[in-house]
Amino acid sequence: MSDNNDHIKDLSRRNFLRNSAVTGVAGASLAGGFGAGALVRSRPAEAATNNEHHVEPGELDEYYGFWSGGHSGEVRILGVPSMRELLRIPVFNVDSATGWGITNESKRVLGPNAPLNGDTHHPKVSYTDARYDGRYCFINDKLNTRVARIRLDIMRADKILTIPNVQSIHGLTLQRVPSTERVFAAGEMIVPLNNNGEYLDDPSEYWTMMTCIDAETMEFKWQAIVDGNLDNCDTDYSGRFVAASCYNSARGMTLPEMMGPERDWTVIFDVPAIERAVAAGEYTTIGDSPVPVVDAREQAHQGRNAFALYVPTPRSPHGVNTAPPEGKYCVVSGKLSPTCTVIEWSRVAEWFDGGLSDPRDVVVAEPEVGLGPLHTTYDNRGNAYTSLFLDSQVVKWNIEDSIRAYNGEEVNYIRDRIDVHYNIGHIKASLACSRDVDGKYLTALCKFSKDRFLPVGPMHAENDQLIDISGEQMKLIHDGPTYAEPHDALMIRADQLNPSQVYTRDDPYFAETVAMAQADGVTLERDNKVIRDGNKVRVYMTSVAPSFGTTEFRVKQGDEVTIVVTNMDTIEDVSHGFALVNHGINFEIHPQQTSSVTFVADKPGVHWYYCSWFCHALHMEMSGRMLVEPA
Ligand code: K7E
Ligand code: CUA
Repeated sequence: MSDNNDHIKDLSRRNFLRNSAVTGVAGASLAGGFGAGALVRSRPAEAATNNEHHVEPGELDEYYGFWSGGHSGEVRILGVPSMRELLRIPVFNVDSATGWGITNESKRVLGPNAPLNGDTHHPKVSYTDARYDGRYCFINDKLNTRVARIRLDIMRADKILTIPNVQSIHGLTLQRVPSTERVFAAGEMIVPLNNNGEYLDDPSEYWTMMTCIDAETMEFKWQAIVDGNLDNCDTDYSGRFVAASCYNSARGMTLPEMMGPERDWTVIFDVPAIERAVAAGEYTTIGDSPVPVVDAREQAHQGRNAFALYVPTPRSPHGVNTAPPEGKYCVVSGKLSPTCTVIEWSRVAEWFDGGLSDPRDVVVAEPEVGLGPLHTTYDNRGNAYTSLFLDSQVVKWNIEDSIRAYNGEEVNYIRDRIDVHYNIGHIKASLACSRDVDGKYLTALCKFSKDRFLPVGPMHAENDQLIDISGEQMKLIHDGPTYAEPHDALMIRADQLNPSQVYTRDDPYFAETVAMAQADGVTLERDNKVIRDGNKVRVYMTSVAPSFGTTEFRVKQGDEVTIVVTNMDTIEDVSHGFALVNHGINFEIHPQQTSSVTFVADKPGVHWYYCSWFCHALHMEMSGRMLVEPA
């Protein structure tokens, strides 16, 4: 990684690197620090600007992109192909701009004593018949073992669950057919099943589980214990199966132990079989958790395991991606093996229905694609695109040809390669997780940007590149710096989402606050009132640009104060913010929204509050005073 330091000091070297990247010399050599060079020399990456993809000022994008924000804890919305960042949706983080984690409404979603951070990896938008229906986006928190649901009308999370009995949720995927009724969350780290401190020292008793959540009620349906650590996962297009890559089949505690066996697994769950057992009461529970747990470990079953199929897969497989538009195949990307494993879903059904004798019989191809294959995505012409971390490339290969090659035919399934900059992780083509796959754009989420942007200190931006995949050859069309650290992304057509412009007054997001006002005899849309209830004080006010309905209120030191603001503006984009100086309080109040915050007024004196969202020529004057009498 000495390249990084050198190029900051030496601009001419940086220019050299940039030029060499354009002419194609740099791709493999820069990535060389991470592993061996490319198996096949790629043709040079084209860094040409491309007018046909340029979104002019004032023009709208063709796609909404949903981006994980990684350890920023958030989800982001980008316009594609411009790659303009349109919104950050705070989820597991505390957000200064919107007051997420500070308002009562967001705290109700986060739950009591919620951690202040998170690590999001896999955003997934809900489906109806394997097409995006624009209702919800689900996202995992690898850091604090949570799953959140984001409402895509208001772009705020409305449910956050902490998953019991497991540690670290990594893979996350959704049922596609008939619609998203279930969310699947893959537990990664193995821990004692009742992790209460009683059993610390016996790793042979550490396990993890797949968790199934009801997407509508956000209640747990079941958990299934597995062998090994679960990684990524995806569902089929029939609504029956979910497959997860599974590394550390040796269940080791250290890297050498984890690297033991040549093969790990792809674990495929038969969801109806598990749910029949749960319905019949054939499950256990663990500790205080009421969630039904079934045992899907191989060793727990005589003969065939009715719940899970363990498909031997070259060591440490990573991405799991079902191929659209019909969902015939599932590709598991090899990571430590230079191969992808192609599984045919109909054969998985055959296995569970009693046919096929060897679990490997569900595998129909295992093409060699290059070094460090992590994730695979698709176009609408039968081609797969796999990210190669070590080669810093995207490789395009044809699925049917890879099957022919697996069956012994002399056929070259590799169609194209392109250098990316650098060390790509996730990859996603437009609509590639749905029936509407259109083969137009592909995002390459690169983990290193090195010399691609102006240096800004030791922390570099990630580089989310955009590639045009509509032709025979891939074409690099955009470098997109992003903040730490997108793992996965997806694109849906602009017409597949219909976000609200203005809240409706009966929005469930602030329904509890409305109920509190009703109990106080307050009409939020009209009243500006202070209600005292012992040492609890509730201050209700409206906001209409450029003033708050209450410009002065009086409390006593030590009072627990709840401030409720209702934005009576009805015009889209006229948002207000309520900021209380020296109290760490600031929050959003968008048109027709009610927001509230509760705190202890512990500082006697005069404290100004002001509107933090520029809303009017007299925005600076939109303010008021909290007067705190000494105790
Ligand atoms: Cu980064 Cu999907 Cu968490 Cu692969 S995972 S790169
Ligand atoms: Cu209201 Cu600024």
